[in-house]
Amino acid sequence: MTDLILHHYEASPYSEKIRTLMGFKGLSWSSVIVPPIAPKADLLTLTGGYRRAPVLQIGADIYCDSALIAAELDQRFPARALAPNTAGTATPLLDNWADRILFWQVVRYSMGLRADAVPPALIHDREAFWDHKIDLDGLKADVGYHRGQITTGLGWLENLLGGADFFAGDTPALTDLALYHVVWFFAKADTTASGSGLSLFPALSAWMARIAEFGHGTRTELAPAEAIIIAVSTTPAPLPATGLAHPAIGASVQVLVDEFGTEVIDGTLVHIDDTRIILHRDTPQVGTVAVHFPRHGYPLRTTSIQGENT
Ligand SMILES: N[C@@H](CCC(=O)N[C@@H](CS)C(=O)NCC(=O)O)C(=O)O
Repeated sequence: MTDLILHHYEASPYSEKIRTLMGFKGLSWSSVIVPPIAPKADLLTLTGGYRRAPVLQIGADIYCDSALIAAELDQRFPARALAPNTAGTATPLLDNWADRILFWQVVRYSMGLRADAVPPALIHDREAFWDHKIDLDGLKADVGYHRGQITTGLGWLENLLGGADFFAGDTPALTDLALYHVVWFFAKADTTASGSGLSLFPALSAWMARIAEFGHGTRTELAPAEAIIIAVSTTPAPLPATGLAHPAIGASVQVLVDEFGTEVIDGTLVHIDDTRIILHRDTPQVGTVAVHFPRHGYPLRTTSIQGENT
């Protein structure tokens, strides 16, 4: 039995994506609650600087980013697999739209709606993390605009889904979860006396209900300190058998996050392939951990080795 530890927080939409995947696969997992704002000392001890939710820990292996976590869970638990990205599959384009466009429309909308109630500590934290000022008055004034952007997108999804159960057919794909958590975020924010704006979209509403039925699997709470003890007392799993012969293997490198934010994660590059980067990090607090990142969206800074980043 693999011990799955999910570092997450309740309101985090990306965490909801993985909690729902746990439910789809019928998995048992330990839940470590991460604070939604910095400092996040326990999480950073494990990741070396990556601060987002969710993060999956399996022993001394730390998986950053929900797309990579989903791929890892699918590989380890293939009995109920997500629909694969076979030839002719366009759904990864939708994942990208959900992450890079729709998610941010909902963030802006939700912040604008709650402009008078957003805790100042959250604003200060996100301003520092996103490295720009948040114009709450502007977001408040643009609430109608952002809601219209979102409902236009939901209309596209409604048409695309048509009468199908899921976006790739009979079986859910990663896309279904990537869209689900953003629509979940919207539906939670967009509540009026007459219900959520989601009710304008019957196919999408039925699809949301179908996915919500997966539940979250079997969750047991775990203290952050316990998760660190587990990392200390285990060693990273063997590396994948096939990797690229990259000139920076064995050297000190940095992984960045190109989406937004200011994280820089230092470590020794031990594996790289078309989909994943693995760093080993040694620290007095946790010993050796392997920190895994997707290739897509995570620049690898190796300038001192080969003169350019990859
Ligand atoms: N690309 C990442 C995005 C994760 C992300 O941005 N998570 C949000 C919460 S839903 C976050 O961590 N925000 C900053 C914070 O909570 O400190 C993924 O797919 O996991």
